[in-house]
Amino acid sequence: MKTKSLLISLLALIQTTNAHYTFAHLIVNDTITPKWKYVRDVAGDPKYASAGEYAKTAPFKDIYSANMICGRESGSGPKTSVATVIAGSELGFRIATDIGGNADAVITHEGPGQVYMSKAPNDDVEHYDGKGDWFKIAAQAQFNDTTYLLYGEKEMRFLLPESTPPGKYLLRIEQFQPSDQLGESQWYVNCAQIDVRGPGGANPPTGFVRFPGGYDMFDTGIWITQAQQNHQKLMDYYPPGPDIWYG
Ligand SMILES: *[C@@H]1O[C@H](CO)[C@@H](O)[C@H](O)[C@H]1NC(C)=O
Ligand SMILES: *[C@@H]1O[C@H](CO)[C@@H](O)[C@H](O)[C@H]1NC(C)=O
Ligand SMILES: [Cu+2]
Repeated sequence: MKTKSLLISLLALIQTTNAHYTFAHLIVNDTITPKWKYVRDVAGDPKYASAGEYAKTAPFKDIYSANMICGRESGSGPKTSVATVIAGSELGFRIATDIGGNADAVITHEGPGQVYMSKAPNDDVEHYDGKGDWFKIAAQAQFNDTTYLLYGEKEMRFLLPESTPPGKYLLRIEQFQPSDQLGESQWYVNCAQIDVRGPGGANPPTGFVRFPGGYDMFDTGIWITQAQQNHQKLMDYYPPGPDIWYG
């Protein structure tokens, strides 16, 4: 959204109450865990300070900012619990529908969702700044030439590879709306803290990136064609980042 003044921004924000969101709920053992229990809480966008809790849902556009790591997060790790998860099980992230008071909120920003993991040094995930290596475990992009898979959904579910080495990790979701205007993609990023239990595997994770910096604003998965912006030829779309590691 392009805005000319703070007033217009605020009006736009209020008019689009179901348009923006945070992935505040981790899904484990088929249970939607409480908001911000295992997902690191974020700060509101200062531009929308008067919007209270809803300011947390505002996206960011600068893929070279530190927000790329875990959203507008700064130091909430120690206040966040660590979820014990079993390698090989299904996990998920779900948007908080009570922020802004809209229980019907769904993913309305048309684009892919991807999930990455990064192992915390010394297993100290509460204090891990996320500046290490990340590998991708899931991506959900287009459904067909005109629609993205996550559009209209409230959550993204995915498999935690069975051979993930045990230990504590940040689990990061990014869902974003690519744009045909350079630098205008909109990003929703959040991180959960997890403790992976399981046997681990012979094949260690591969295909690492770092955030920010791992993505390039000219990537054709971020800066899309005009046709794709108009919801055509989405089957040619390929999201940014390394290949998925399936374990
Ligand atoms: C999920 O289930 C496993 C196995 O029963 C358990 O150890 C773990 O604590 C559960 N995780 C959460 C977050 O409830
Ligand atoms: C893509 O799928 C959506 C949802 O099922 C449908 O409405 C749309 O017509 C489909 N588009 C094409 C090109 O098949
Ligand atoms: Cu928006």
